Amino acid sequence: TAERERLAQAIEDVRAKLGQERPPIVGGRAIAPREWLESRNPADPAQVLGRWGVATIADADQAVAAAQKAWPQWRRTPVAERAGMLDRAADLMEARRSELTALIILEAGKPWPEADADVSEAVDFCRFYAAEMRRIDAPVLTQRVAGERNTTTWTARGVGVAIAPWNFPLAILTGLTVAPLVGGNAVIMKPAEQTTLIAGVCYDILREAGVPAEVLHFLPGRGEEIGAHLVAHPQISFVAFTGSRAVGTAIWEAAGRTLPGQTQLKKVVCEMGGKNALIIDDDADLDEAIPGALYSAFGFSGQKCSALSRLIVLDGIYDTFVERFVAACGSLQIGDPTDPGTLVGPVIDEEAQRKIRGCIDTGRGEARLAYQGTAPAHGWFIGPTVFTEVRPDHRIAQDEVFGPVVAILRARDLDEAIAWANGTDYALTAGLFSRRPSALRRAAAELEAGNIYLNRAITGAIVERQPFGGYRMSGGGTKAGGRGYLENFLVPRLVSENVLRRG
Ligand code: TXE
Repeated sequence: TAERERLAQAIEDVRAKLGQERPPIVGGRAIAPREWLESRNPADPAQVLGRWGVATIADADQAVAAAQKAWPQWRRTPVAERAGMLDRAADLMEARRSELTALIILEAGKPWPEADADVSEAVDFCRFYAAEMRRIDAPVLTQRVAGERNTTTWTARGVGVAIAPWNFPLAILTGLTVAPLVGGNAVIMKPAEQTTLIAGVCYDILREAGVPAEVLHFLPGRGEEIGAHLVAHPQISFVAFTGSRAVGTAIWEAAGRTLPGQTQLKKVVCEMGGKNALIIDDDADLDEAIPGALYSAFGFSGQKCSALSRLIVLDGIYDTFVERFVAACGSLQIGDPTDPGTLVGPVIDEEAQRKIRGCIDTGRGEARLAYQGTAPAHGWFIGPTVFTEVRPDHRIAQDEVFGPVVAILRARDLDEAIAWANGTDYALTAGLFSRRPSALRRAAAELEAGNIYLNRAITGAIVERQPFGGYRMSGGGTKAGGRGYLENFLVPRLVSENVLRRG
């Protein structure tokens, strides 16, 4: 109850500050933009939360030039200092947890528990990458041969851009920014258009934690304008991207071209969508599987790259499962995300609502609409939707919907279920509910996914404990929040010294 009251107060405080402005910031100085866009509350689009200034290509060029000048000095700053800044940022985020959570609820429409988890993940990213940087800073003895000493040290790549999605408006932006930053790189933050206000607070916190103005620039703007411009910029040496497959693949290609004036190959880290499957074995414990599946499919209205969107149910239990799952859908709390009991809030914006409705229409033409929840008419809501008798080649079983829509397929046996689960271009998350150890072993060995969940809800990252990332068209196979992630933004240098010389 105390926490509820704190949150209610924080929401009031954020509402009291409505109408604030977030301009682009280059080198610590706010830029007067030529154009302002509004940030709106998805649960109540009439409510304008604030305005943000659209950065231009000239602003982006200025940021790259400033960052290029500053990063060699930043690289020389001792790791202890850089990592200390991340720890301070984590402390500041903790101290402002209620405010950050309230802003995520209002700007992204994310229900409370998940908005709070977004803050926790951001805090964890800061602490983990700080610790990782300290760990890899000690030169590693690669090999010792008589008379020879070989050590590896890591150094920064240069200036890069962090391009983030709106669905983890604090956590992912923080992770994409602080990982390269702590390694001694300069970073240009390009937040998602829909969640610029929360991104602005993230920038403020990093600056307050001590990150110098010249190595961190805040450029809210249109992805296809400054996002694309920064990716193609010859003086950008890495791109840290999380978002859709269409944009990720375009970035991959654009960053692969070398331009006049370019002095190094760009490193690209791309994390993209999923079409995640959960298999229900015919001996599964449905008391566990149903709540797990409901949460995985409909939490935050399915707007998570990790969200469950295909339920592959074995024939022997299919009818029972569908009956119980559909009945359970009736108990989902849909509506205002400021209400702590809400699981299904709004979707992010009108365009998303239109796109998801289009997917539902396609599904209606292919399969059986078994459930459609009623959603508030005001605001960008979509009622939870369930299709049954879906075939693996249906569009509804192949395309990422990114909404509260789940497709249920009937599989003959585990072989077929695993083949269907793997029958997509994506490879992000997957799972199995079963009582059979042999089935669990097979799932662990054969499911094509970066993160696999056995007898538990499909969910996203837990920094350090369950590092997260997919492969195939879901991403490059790197694990955010895991060992080795920082190496994406660093260059290893091997020093080999003859230690027998005298004089
Ligand atoms: O993505 P978009 P969204 C995925 C999730 C879903 C998507 C949702 O599965 O597919 O992210 O995020 C900028 N050049 N994941 O809708 O539209 C744009 O301005 C350069 C995967 O935000 O791709 C925004 O800042 N940049 C995941 C960013 O790209 C461009 C975890 C993302 O926008 C651009 C979370 C361009 N041409 C979400 N066009 C995982 N796998 O970990 C747009 N942008």
